[in-house]
Amino acid sequence: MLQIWGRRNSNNVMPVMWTVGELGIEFERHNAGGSFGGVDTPEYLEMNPNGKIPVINDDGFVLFESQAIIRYLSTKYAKGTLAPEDPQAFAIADQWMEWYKTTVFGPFLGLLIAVVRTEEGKRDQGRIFSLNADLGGLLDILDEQLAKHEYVAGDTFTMADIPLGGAIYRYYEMAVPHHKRPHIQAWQERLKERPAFQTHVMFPFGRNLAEWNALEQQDA
Ligand SMILES: N[C@@H](CCC(=O)N[C@@H](CS)C(=O)NCC(=O)O)C(=O)O
Repeated sequence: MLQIWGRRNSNNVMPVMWTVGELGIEFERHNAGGSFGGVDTPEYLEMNPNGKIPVINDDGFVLFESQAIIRYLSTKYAKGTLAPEDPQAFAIADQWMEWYKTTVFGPFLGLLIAVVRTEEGKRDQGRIFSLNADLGGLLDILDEQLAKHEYVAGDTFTMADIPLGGAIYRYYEMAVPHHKRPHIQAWQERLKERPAFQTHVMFPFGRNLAEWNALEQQDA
């Protein structure tokens, strides 16, 4: 059975879990990282020398890097749906996944750390404003794409929707003045109808550091 290591509140574990939920395959998830630790043992470092989450073991095949895991699982278990069969359609889905990881993830994670994972008295409002403005510009690009298509890589739901969809859900749950975009909002509403999104993305992750830490451990 597929084994997954990582605390579920991690921004990199969440899209892997959502993928697994979409696939409907059996899995076991082992809490690791953050307050659970366990990522610096020789056994763990053998699986991922970076000591990071997530890692999977699929019947003896070990893989780290969340995006690689999502592409692998989609190609193995959902070719023609999550992983488009046509090479160019696959490349477009991959392109948006890369755009997310190389361009959106930085300001998104920066904002989450600055808002949710920083004690209220210590928050840097200038930094929050600037990261939020950076995200606003990126949301314009995504909104333009979603004006043309119902989903990120075209007219059907693919792996391209997963990392972006989860991060943008979290963005709209954070206590910041949100940049709303009509096509992004409509896409998010479509995602919220998916049972795997409801289970693996739509859970509370906390509005401040104390809540973040408490909710992380509640999942133990
Ligand atoms: N590029 C890697 C990044 C992995 C990563 O940085 N994971 C973070 C959690 S989101 C981590 O392991 N942090 C240390 C910890 O949680 O103990 C991926 O996408 O899988």
